[in-house]
Amino acid sequence: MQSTKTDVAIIGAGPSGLMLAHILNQAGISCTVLERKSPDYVLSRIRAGVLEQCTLQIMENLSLDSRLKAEGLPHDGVILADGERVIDIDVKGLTGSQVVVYGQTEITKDLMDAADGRGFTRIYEADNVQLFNIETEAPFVTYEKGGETRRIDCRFIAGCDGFHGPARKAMPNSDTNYVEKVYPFGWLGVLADVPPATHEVAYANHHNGFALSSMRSLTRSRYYIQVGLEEKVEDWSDERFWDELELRLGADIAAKVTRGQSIEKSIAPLRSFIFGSMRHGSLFLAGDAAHIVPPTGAKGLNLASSDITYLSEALIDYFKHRKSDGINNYSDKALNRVWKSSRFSWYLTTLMHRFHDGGEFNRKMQVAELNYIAGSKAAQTTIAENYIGLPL
Ligand code: RFL
Ligand code: PHB
Repeated sequence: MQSTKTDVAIIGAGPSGLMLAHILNQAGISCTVLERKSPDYVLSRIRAGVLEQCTLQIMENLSLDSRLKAEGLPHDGVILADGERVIDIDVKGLTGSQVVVYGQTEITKDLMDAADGRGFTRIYEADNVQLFNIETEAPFVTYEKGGETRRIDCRFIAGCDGFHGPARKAMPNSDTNYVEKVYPFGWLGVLADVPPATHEVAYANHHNGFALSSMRSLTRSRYYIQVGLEEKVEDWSDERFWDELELRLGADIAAKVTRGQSIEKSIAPLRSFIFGSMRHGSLFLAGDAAHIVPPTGAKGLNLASSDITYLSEALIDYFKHRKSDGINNYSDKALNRVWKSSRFSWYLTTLMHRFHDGGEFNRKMQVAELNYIAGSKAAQTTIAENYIGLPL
């Protein structure tokens, strides 16, 4: 069996895996990234759009932020709407900070484009990745490529392989050691090359359900509406989508919607999932491999970034300064922030979606909460400081 050696074997070449590889490589720690899919497939996934400071900071530290600085759209505010009214939250005024709208696809592309020049190994279309000896200080992974099985020996394995990857499943009690909340609905997302309706990201609560107005650029819009889990993309013609979106966004925002042909349309179910531990022996988990948040609040990618910040600092301390405190504290430190972001995502999901089993009381509570937010600087500050991302 062909065999190689590296300091850290990283499973998954999504944003978590590539950010970690770049940071370790910059610090002189060797790593190899194993990815199940092809580069084109990885780049075809349309996902996150709103970046917090911790994500921006990673790209800046890696000197990979030139396109992000040129093309990213800084946002000073966020909008909550409920059909009758539009609440503009002045995020910058309340916190002094901003978020930047720049697609996850673009972040991944920037990380991929720079990888070859920086000298770490990436292996795409690596099948059947398996983890061994994670309880020891000499773990290894095997994978299949071109009909051959290959082996990578390492000191640590980083599981950056998303929700369905093998890393979390290699942890003890992986099928019981988690907390989960599954929402009884999903988001139908549409990408279209039309100017966005709102300058800021707008979350709307309508009697028919939630709607979101977002964007990727000044000429590309990203919209979502809440749909039942039984709904199928094929049942949503562009026209039906635009009609429903405009209704839910309310007359003020709807008047600014430009319709156009969809270039992507998909349904994603909403759930919260937090695994009990982000480390076992020589295996660390980061990003969606360890936790999922519902997309309301845009925390998923940003949590991946905070995990990678903590994990890379811990690994650099271990390899460069022979200190183990960071790796020993990684799981607790990362989970502390994960739970706080999960709380905000749950809060915003609960506030802005239609719950069919919620009854009149729940609906009245949503309206009362929105009334409170509309009139309270304290409430708006709470939302703003969570929206820009809690400190690391
Ligand atoms: P990823 O991106 O899933 O990458 C994991 C990688 O691992 C690979 N993999 C394997 N590789 C080798 N062997 C195996 N057996 C493997 N199994 C899997 C996969 O192919 C993949 O390349 O996880 P990562 O890197 O942790 O990044 C997490 C983010 O992708 C995710 O949290 C966000 O996209 C969530 N999210 C959002 N986050 C935000 O911060 N802001 C947003 O505005 C936002 N909007 C969203 C979102 C996610 C959405 N969906 C569809 C889930 C909007 C949506 C609709
Ligand atoms: C997006 O632009 O895709 C987006 C924005 C805000 C969210 C989720 C997704 O909360």
